[in-house]
Amino acid sequence: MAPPAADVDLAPDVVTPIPSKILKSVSSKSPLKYSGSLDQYKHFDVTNVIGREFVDLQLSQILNDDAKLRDLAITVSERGVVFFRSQDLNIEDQKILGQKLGELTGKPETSKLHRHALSNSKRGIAVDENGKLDDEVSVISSDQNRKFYKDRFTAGSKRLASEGWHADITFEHIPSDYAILKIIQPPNDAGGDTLWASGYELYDRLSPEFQDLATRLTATHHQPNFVRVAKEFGEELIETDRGAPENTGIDFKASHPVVRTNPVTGWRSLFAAGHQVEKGWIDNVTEVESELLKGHFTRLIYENHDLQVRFRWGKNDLAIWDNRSVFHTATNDYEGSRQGNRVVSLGEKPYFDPKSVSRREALASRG
Ligand SMILES: O=C(O)CCC(=O)C(=O)O
Ligand SMILES: [Fe+2]
Repeated sequence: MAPPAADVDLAPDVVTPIPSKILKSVSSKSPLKYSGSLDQYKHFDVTNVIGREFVDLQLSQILNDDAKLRDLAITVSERGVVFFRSQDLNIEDQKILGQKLGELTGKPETSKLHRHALSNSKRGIAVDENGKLDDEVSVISSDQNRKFYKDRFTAGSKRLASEGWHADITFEHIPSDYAILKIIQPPNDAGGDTLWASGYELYDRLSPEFQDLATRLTATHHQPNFVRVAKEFGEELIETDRGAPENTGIDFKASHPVVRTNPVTGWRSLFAAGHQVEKGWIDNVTEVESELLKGHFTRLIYENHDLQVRFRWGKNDLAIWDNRSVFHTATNDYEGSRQGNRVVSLGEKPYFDPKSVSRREALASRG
């Protein structure tokens, strides 16, 4: 919950240029081209901006086909989130898929599957019917969330549901490229939907002047909840090598460009929005300016339902999303128990490539 004043030198009153270390890491990679190998499977776009559903494809059937997996990764990066119904993919194969999507689209060799500091094997929740515990799987458990985060995860809460919007683990120095969530137990009452929002479209909704400003800024993402939960409940955190050597330590703070280029599509995405910048700040601006920009960026998510997609889960339905370019939020409107397995893979260090284009520009030039 650190406000900017607590952690940031507020001396400069003007926006400073993007630090050279960010520009230095830019390689101006060419976007990857979809080869068409998934066209044979029945699918539809859920909205124009975001989301695609494959109607009857079993991911287990294409797990050994690298050309199809590469096309799948490109599809996820373009559409933001892709849905699959009633999957038979087991947890080991879900992990293989998570790692392959990034490897086949050029992620660094040191980026593996994320080991979540808190949602890991130490919580003792099995990831399969044989009682397997696994640090590379975050069990998404309504029972655990209700214990650790109380009224944020309780039906009938009076809190704003919009508080939940986030991209996964952006407090890590090497954050995620892809995440795969399979809901193995939907609640027995209605509810528990998940929503995703397009970061590409958020960027496209800024005026050219605001786009220009945003591309010159960085923001510090911060997640203070894990340390609080660990203290309050006597839980142990994973403190080192959470899937990449850079993801070490328990300050859970990382500075990233406010506008990030997705290396797979080459498109610009607004990255500094949602829960983890709510507790963080825009770097090198005044506290008032930071609050103003964060508030504006996050409001663009929840006041624009036409850049969102909402998914109602059935048992064993699965979603894959690109954490570089979408935000998402759970809906905590159910009384029953809900559980899923999430694999989060790590991608590249976030960068902004000045040569990259916006999604709207890219699609317009495709004709
Ligand atoms: O429970 C959900 O619907 C989503 C939880 C979540 O944020 C995640 O799996 O990353
Ligand atoms: Fe998440």
